[in-house]
Amino acid sequence: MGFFDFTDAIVRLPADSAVDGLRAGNGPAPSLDGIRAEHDSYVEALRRIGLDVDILPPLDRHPDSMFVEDPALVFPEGAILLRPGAPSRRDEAALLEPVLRQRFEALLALDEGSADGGDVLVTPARVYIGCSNRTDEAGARALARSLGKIGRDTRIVATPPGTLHLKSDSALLGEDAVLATPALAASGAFEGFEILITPEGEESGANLVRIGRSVLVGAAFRRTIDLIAGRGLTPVPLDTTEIAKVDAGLSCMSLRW
Ligand code: CIR
Repeated sequence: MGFFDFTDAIVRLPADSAVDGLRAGNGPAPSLDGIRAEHDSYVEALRRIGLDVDILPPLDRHPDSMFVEDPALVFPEGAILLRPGAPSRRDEAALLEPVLRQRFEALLALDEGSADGGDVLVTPARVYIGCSNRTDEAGARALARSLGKIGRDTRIVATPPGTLHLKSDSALLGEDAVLATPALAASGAFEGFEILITPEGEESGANLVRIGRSVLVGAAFRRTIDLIAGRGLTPVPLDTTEIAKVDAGLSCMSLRW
């Protein structure tokens, strides 16, 4: 299997409370129907690409729980339960535990600090952990130790101020090619990589997901879509208008392995 080949994914249906998900700004609230439609299209896209998608039930007491990428990390060799940095999201990890225990032989858990999966960018050589408002240094170091136990090398990097997560600003497009916003690219975090900069005005398009030769990308980011196609990959444009209102993008809606 190649680095971008995944066979399985876990998603969680949006709860009615998803419209009350955390958001940094004072923009308009998303519409529930819109969030549901975007989630449905996302699941359909994963299935069309060939993934076996497990759909977990909605959790109304946890408005952000549809963003399953943040409370856990999954690899073919095992899973790690994280400690989400937002207090309202901390319990989401425990709610995923039985689900992951059923599917993974090795299940580790972060024992210190806080760390969100959105701050973790996995590359073939190493796993990048971004320190942010959600992932603190203690959490980043604890995560590096857990990753070491499953044989993964790590590097802890800084996330630009004002950015929610490392992967709000970056994604892996090739085994050694990163798409990054100008702010993250300038931080030097990805030394040694080919760095592709997000087209001006399309910074939020950095949060994309490559699976095989397909790339899930926000439909609004036309020049990013062209950039993907220009590299011989197949863009799969998906509407992200409503989830963006709760600061979310495409990577956070699934766990993939
Ligand atoms: C939050 O602020 O936690 C959610 N409203 C959005 C989480 C997005 N997660 C991600 O990009 N990994």
